[in-house]
Amino acid sequence: MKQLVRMFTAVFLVAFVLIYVTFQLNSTEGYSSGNTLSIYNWGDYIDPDLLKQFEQESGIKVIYQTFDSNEAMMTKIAQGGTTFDVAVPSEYAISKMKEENLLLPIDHSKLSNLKYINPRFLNLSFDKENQYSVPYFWGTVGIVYNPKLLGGKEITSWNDLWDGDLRNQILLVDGAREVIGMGLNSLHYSLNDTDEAHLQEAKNKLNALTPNVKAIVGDEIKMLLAGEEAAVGVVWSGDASEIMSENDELDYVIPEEGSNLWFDNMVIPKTAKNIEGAHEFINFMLDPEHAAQNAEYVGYSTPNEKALEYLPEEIAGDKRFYPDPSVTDKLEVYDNLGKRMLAHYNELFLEFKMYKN
Ligand code: SPD
Repeated sequence: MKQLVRMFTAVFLVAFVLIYVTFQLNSTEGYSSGNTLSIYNWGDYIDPDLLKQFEQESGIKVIYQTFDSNEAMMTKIAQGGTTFDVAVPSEYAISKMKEENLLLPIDHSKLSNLKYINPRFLNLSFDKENQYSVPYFWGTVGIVYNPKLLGGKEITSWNDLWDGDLRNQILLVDGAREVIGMGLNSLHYSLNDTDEAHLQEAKNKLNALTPNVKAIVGDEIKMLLAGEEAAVGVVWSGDASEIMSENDELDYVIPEEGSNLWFDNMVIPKTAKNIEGAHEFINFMLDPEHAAQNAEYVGYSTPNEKALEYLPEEIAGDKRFYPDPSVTDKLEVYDNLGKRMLAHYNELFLEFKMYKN
């Protein structure tokens, strides 16, 4: 009997030690393993100091992961097996995620800082009443170019990119909508065109651009252009602003044929486990000082009107990155073209990439 008691005590002690060690390993710097917030954002799209500050103020540990396209983000959330509490899709992706029931409604009563967002960025067609999404950053797609490397040549249009003098000088953002859109816009078609003949025409036109295309790249496009590895880049405006803060030889233009106006918003995916924490984080990012700090760090344009007061005039007053409605009204926002057509845009982009290599 004594032996049985001794054995039971030993088993109990071993189990206790194992549970204690597991608990200690799972809890980092005093955070309980249950009190975490999982954030899924674009790469290079937040000031890491803000994440640290949020952790300290809230006592919530942040688990942070990044993606590089709306398509990759949507696939990951749709396939399940993840527990993202906050994600940052663009407008057409928000519309698609709503359609596919992948989002949870946002409780505005928990967002005291929502009032700081410029009404110009609220109630947009992809999410009327902002039931599922809250503005994070906005911008355009355009051309960043280095006149010094182009012998003083100015670039004003998409069609300028087909100039034979630009051989191997162009870097393209790795985005299906952006690149196919550039082909469509260069032919004066809509960025949301679904006419097969127009799409094929755009692809053929893009194929003819390949001698000028040095590479199709992700976030490293900023380093390459700032380092003058290429003279021209097709980029999101925030990346252009970041590049130009590193190298003041460069300039940014929204092409005269037209371009894309985009909005990245914070959402709470269906996968969320910490809905309270998600609201707390979203409200934290809506705080004007935090929004300004974030905009200054990443280089993208904030929709937070009050935050503009905390930004230096050379940022907030730069009309290339904070264009007036008279300019943005002429641009196109991507529509949710539906599952099949979005997949078709991706296929066309892949074919273009294969043709290029
Ligand atoms: N490195 C951050 C990139 C964020 C770009 N979002 C733009 C989306 C346009 N559809």
